[in-house]
Amino acid sequence: MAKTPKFANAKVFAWVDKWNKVCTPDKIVVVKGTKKEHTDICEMMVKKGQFIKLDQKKRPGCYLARSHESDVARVEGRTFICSKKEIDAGPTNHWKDPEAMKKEMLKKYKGCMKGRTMYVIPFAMGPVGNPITQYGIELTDSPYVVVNMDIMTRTGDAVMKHLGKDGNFIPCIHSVGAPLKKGQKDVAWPCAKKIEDKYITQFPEDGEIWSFGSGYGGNALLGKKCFALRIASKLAKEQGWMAEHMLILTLTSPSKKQYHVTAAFPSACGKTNLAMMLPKLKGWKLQTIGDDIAWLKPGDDGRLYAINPENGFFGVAPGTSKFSNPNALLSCKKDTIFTNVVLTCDKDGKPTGDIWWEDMGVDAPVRGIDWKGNPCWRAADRKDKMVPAEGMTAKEAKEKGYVAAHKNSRFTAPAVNCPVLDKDGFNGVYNKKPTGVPIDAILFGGRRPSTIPLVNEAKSWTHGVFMGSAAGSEVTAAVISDQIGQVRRDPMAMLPFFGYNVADYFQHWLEMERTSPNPSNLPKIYFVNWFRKGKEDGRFMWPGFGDNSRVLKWICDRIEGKVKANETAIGNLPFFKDIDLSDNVGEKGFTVVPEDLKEILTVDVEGWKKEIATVGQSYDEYDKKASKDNPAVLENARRVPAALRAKLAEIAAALG
Ligand code: OXD
Ligand code: MN
Repeated sequence: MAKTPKFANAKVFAWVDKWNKVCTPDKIVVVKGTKKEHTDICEMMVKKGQFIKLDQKKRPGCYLARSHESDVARVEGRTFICSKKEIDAGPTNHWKDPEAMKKEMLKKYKGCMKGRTMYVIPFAMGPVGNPITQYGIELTDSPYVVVNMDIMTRTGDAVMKHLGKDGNFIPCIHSVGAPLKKGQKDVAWPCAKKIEDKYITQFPEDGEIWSFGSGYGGNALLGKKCFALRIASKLAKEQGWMAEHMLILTLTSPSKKQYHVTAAFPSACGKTNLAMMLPKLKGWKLQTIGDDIAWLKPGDDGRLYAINPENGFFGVAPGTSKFSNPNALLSCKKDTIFTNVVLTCDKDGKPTGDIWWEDMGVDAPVRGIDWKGNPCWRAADRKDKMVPAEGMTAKEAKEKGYVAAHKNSRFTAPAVNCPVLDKDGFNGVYNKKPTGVPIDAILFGGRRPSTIPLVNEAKSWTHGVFMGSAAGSEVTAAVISDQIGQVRRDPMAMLPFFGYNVADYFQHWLEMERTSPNPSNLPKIYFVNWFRKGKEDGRFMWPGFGDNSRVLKWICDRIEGKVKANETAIGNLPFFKDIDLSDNVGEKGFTVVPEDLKEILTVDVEGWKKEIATVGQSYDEYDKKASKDNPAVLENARRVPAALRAKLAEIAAALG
C-alpha cells in the first residue's frame, strides 16, 4: 500500500485514505493539471504500448488509443442509481439497495489497484469560481482517464486551491478492475472483460460515484454523465436549478442581436454538429458554448442562465466530416486523444501517424490499422471506405458488417481548440459578469423518420415540458444495446441520465415555472426533427446541418414576435413562407426541396394519433412500474404529473 499524501482539505484526505486502504495501489499521484504532466502521462502510455503517438507535424499533441472489444460504450444495463428507496430511483433506472451495493462493490475494489498507480484528480465542472460550478475528486487507476479528464474538465491545483480546507466536492472512485501481479506485464486496455463485472453506480443521497471495470467514456470519465447529469440532476432538483443533456450555442443575427439556445437530443443525434454549425443563411453567426451538457439556474429576473460544465468535447468520430462539422475536425487538429479510430498507413503497411474514420469526407488511406488493431485496406471499388482484406469491395465488407473505426469511436478535444468557441459564454461570463448566459430557447429533438414535423413551438411552458417528456429517438451506437435503430422514448434525452425518479423529474420541470420570479422570461420551447425520411424512397426530406440555421432563424423571429405561426393541435408550426429559403444552394440532397418542406411543416394527423397513444403508453409504463416495484408504497408512488396527462388528453382531443 502507498502512503496517503497530505491534503489541506480533511474530506479529500479521508476519501483518498479510505480508498488507498481498500484498493492498495503501489503509488499515489495527485494530479496538478499542468501541460507537462499531461504530456508526460501520454508519453508514459506510449512507452507501455497503451497510446500510439500520432505524427506530431500533422497532429501535434495527439494520441490514439484502442479499447478492449468489451469496452466500447456506456453500459446502461450496468448503471445503477442506489437511492435508499427504490421509488426514488424510479421506473427508468436500475436500482440496488445502497448498502448492499457498497458491500458488493467493496469486494471488487479490494486490492484492485495492486501493481498500479492511484491518481487523485481534483476537477471542476464549470469555470473555477463561477457560482454555478461544482467540484469533484476522482480517484482512478487509469492514466487514460487522467488525460481525458484533463481535457474534459478543469483539473489540478487551481481546483484544490479553490476547495481550500473545507470546500465541498463530489467524491468519485474509479478502477479499471484489473490488478497486476508482481512482474505481470500490463495490457493495452485494462478492464474487467465480463459485462457483469462492470458497475457504474451513483449514490444520490451520499452524493458519491463508484465506477468499476470499464475505462471507456461516460463509464469512467466520472465528471460527465455520472456527475454532471445523474448526481447533478438530483442536486438541481433539491436546489431549484436544472442539469440537462443539452448543447449551448450563441446565435448572432445580421442586426447583431445575440440569442442563446440550448438543445437536448439523445446521444449521437447531432448535438455536436448543431453546436458548431456553419449557418447557411448569410449574415448569421453561430458560436459554441457546449456540445453535451448544460446547467441552468434561474436568475432574479426569471431568465434561465446556463453554463457548460465541461471543458472539452467527447465527440463521436464517424460521420464527423468537412461537410457535417468542419469546426469539430478543426477542434481535433491538436492536443486530442482519439479512441478506436483507424491509424493511417502507407502502401507497405507502415503507420503514417494520422487517423481516419468512416464518413470523414476524405479519401481513405491506402492502408491502415483498424480499431481492433488489424490491418485494413482502401476498398477496391471506393476511395472512401476501408475493408478488412486486400482487394475486397466496400459492398462485401458491408455485408460482413465491417467498419474500420468503431461506430462509437471518439475524439476527446479541448474546447479551446474550437474555432467558433464563444469564449465569454464558455467561461460563464455574460455582460462581464460570471452568471452564465441567459437562454432564449430550449430545443428538444431526436431521430424521427416519420410524423414529427421539422419544428414545433410549444404553446406554453407545460406544453414544452410535455414535448420534452414525449421525446424519442432511434437507438444509436453510443450505448451497447440490441435495439439499435428502434425508436425508444427518451424523455428530455435524459433516459440514461436521470439521477432520480422520472416522474419527479417531470414535476421539477413544471415547478421551474411555478416557482419562477417571472415565468414570462422563461425560454420558449421547441421540438425539432432534422431526420424525416421520404415514405417511398427513404431519402432525407430536410438537408440538416447548415440549413438548420433556417429553423433557428424562424425561432428568433418568433421570439421577436416578427412572424405568426400556424396554431395546430400539436403546437405552433411555421408557415412555409416564414422559413427563409435564401442561399438555398448545395449538392443534391443538401438543398431544401420546397415540396418536402411543405410536407414536414404539416400535421400528419393519423401519425400523431399513434404518437400520442405511444406517449400515453410510455407514461402508463412509468406509472405501472412505480406501483409494481413498490406495492407497499403504492399510495405514495410518484406518478407522471397530472398536468402532463391533461396535456396529452388535450392534444388527443384536438386531433379528433
Ligand atoms: C455522450 C453520450 O457520450 O451521450 O455524450 O453517450
Ligand atoms: Mn451525451
